[in-house]
Amino acid sequence: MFGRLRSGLARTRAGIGGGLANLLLGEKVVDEEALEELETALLLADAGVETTQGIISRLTGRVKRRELANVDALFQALAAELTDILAKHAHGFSVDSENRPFVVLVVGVNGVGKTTSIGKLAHLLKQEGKSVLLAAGDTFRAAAVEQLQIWGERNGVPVVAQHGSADSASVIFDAIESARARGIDVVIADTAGRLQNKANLMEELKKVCRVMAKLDPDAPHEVLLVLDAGTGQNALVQARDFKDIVGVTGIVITKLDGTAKGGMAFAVAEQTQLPIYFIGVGESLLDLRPFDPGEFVQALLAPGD
Ligand SMILES: Nc1nc2c(ncn2[C@@H]2O[C@H](COP(=O)(O)OP(=O)(O)OP(=O)(O)O)[C@@H](O)[C@H]2O)c(=O)[nH]1
Ligand SMILES: [Mg+2]
Repeated sequence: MFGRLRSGLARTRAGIGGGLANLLLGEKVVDEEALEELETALLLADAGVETTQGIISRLTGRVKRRELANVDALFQALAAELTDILAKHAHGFSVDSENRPFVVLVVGVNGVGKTTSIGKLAHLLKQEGKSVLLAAGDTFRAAAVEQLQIWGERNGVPVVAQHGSADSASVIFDAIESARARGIDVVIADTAGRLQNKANLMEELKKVCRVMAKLDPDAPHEVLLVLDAGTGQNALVQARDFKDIVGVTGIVITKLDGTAKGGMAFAVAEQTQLPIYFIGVGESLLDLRPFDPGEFVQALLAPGD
């Protein structure tokens, strides 16, 4: 599984890890130039200006205090810095069995990978022995319902949907009621990524939350915001928008396999102060992984392929 993560992160690794290793190769002393190269590599991987500057200034301080005598020590210190940033707000996604059904609302702009991540998450939860029901809350596109139904079939889990011009909140309400009646552990609700405009989308999501609170005042128990790694720094803007409106509780970063901008994970972790629960490193059922900061940094900085 680590191999799958490593290969998924190959592009970003080439950007940060490989790039750095090559840049720093041959340099025996850690000087200003080495730190500048490091800074450039982080910015190119989309770690963001603020996060990058924080890292560089802390490392510069340590170099000045002569704590980092050689490139090897600098690399170790970088790994520790990166892991700390990811670990600060990290905790694992877990289903609280006190809440049944445990309701997970999945939000994000269009095309980021919400529906696909739901399919993969259903697989992970089933492997944990949980019963799962999917709610086809994206009623904006007809094809969205079918797409979720396919994931339902793949996983052997029920999908609650209404065809036609159903209202998202009422579909999700039905799904929770149905899960309750069947004694199902987890409901994962899909939502639209695009409506007529952003204000409509945010209104709809607020309504979804309001309506499900009628069945369970604590629902949704988790609100997962899905971010596409390829969008780099724009993900931060999306995070701010959704956080304000629907109280996001955790992040899923998708498509890390298709981009060299995986450094955005550091900016997202630091700026949103939310846990990253899962990362997507491919399109198959097995390509959603629980996020582990140490493992992620190791996969990024491990020497070349
Ligand atoms: N390579 C790769 N592709 C992914 C990943 N996650 C999702 N995709 C692909 O991204 C595309 C969009 O995924 P969807 O799950 O439909 O995205 P969505 O957010 O539900 O989109 P809307 O319903 O239109 O808002 C699909 O082609 C997925 O296969 C990933 O981790 N890696
Ligand atoms: Mg979708």
